[in-house]
Amino acid sequence: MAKPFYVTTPIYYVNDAPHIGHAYTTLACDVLARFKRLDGFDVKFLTGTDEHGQKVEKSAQAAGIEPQAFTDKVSQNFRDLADFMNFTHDDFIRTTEARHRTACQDLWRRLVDAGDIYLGSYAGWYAVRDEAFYGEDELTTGPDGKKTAPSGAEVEWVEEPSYFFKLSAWEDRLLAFYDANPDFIAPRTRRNEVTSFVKGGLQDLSVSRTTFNWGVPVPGDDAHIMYVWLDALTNYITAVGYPETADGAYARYWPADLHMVGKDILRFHAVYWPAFLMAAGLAPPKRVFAHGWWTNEGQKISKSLGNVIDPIELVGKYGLDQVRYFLLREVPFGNDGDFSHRAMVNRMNGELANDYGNLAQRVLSMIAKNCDGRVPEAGALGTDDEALLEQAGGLLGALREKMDAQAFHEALEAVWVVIRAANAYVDAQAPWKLRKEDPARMATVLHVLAETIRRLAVTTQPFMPEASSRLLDQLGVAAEARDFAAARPLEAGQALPKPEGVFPRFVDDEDGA
Ligand code: ME8
Repeated sequence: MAKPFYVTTPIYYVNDAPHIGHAYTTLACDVLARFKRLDGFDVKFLTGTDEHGQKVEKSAQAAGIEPQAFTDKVSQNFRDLADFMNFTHDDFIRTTEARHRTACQDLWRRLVDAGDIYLGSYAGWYAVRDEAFYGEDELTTGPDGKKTAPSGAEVEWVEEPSYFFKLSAWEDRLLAFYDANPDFIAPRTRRNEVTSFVKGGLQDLSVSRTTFNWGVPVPGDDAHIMYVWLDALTNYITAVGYPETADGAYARYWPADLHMVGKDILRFHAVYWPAFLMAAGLAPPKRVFAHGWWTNEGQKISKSLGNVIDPIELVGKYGLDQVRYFLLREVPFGNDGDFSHRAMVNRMNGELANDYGNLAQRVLSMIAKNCDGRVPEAGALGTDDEALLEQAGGLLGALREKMDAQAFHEALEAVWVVIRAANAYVDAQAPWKLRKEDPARMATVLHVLAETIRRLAVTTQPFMPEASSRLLDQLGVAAEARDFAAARPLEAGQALPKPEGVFPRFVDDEDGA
């Protein structure tokens, strides 16, 4: 039976339209999910929407719609974006679904039974934008006297009866858990941040609210609804059938292999979530990866600055596979990155159109013209031929390692090392010169190149599914020979369709790029 692999995105607040940040997180998971499927894993890839809480309730009020109708509408925009981006999630969860309410209430009961929840009252600061509680010492006071959280979100004073989770009791057990699982938090710098936060001392966490009611009712006390983060985090187990834990999906997929999140929400995933789970007697996830944030032409992205990047517009301008490639190639995954038109066009024209596209186009048109449109026959191979094939053959092994580390930029760099080597081989072998002098040698060179491109296209499928599939079509590779285990070398004599370019250049009127 195939090995399970469970990967999740954060569930997105339905207070707003989806933007590039949402597309980015889900893209990273999609590429990983596709890679693992091609590599024979039984993948479960989850995304969805976070629909409760004060922030969503306020947005619904502002729109003059009931919260349920509002979330139905906005959640659909996230689904549409996922389809538009060619994402291959297996489930799309909404926290307003009945299955989720059942899971949340069950988890709550387990926490109560474990003695980790008590009734008290909360008096302190709350940021609706972050749906987070803050201590006085974390806040900054502006010239107007307004207090803000480290995220820049405005805070308000809240006083209400509240249930608390005994987070303070989990400090040592969390630190022991991080120690025993050195790969639990990635990248490493983030791991250090989290451990120092926990070492700094944890306070009990308010886990219910009473001043509004858009949420999951606390079992046995209808005056309270669950804190939206406890509700939201639970989605990861709802989707694998929790509270049923004995067999089925939970037993198969939990603990999740990876929660992918932005750096802004690491604390919730790496501190609160494992503490809730351990308290409930459930296993914590295996890994949480916190990626960086995008800026737009050097500026922080914000609605008030009016520079929010709409992924649909971006794709309309540059193309889907181009955007998918750029986002994962431009910055080391985990670091912050800047989106700029110039950088996008450079990658698109330099790496996709020139390096990869030209390689395929040159080789496939030479085959169409000089080899009767069929995969040419290879004669005896020389050292250069073998060296290139070996390099292309080693790619998959290298990629497995990079993907398991979520080093997408390094995975793509490894692919480009082979693309550059193949281009250098074309120039050195000059097959066009061999056409008259030595047609058999020309056939060998073109065979080696076509085989190299096949291997490249198989490995670029997770990143650029559309373009890679068109390349594989042009190489006559059958649909069932595209996953890693079934991939097999090209067969001489196989008829090929007419070649066509798959990576167009971006022609820029503004600056003549
Ligand atoms: O936090 N660059 O939802 P959310 C990169 N509902 N990624 C960005 C980004 C940017 N400029 N802006 C946002 C929530 N993101 C909660 C999650 S999970 C149980 C609950 C991404 O709609 C990044 O992944 O605010 C961040 O973590 C996510 O959007 C936050 O989405």
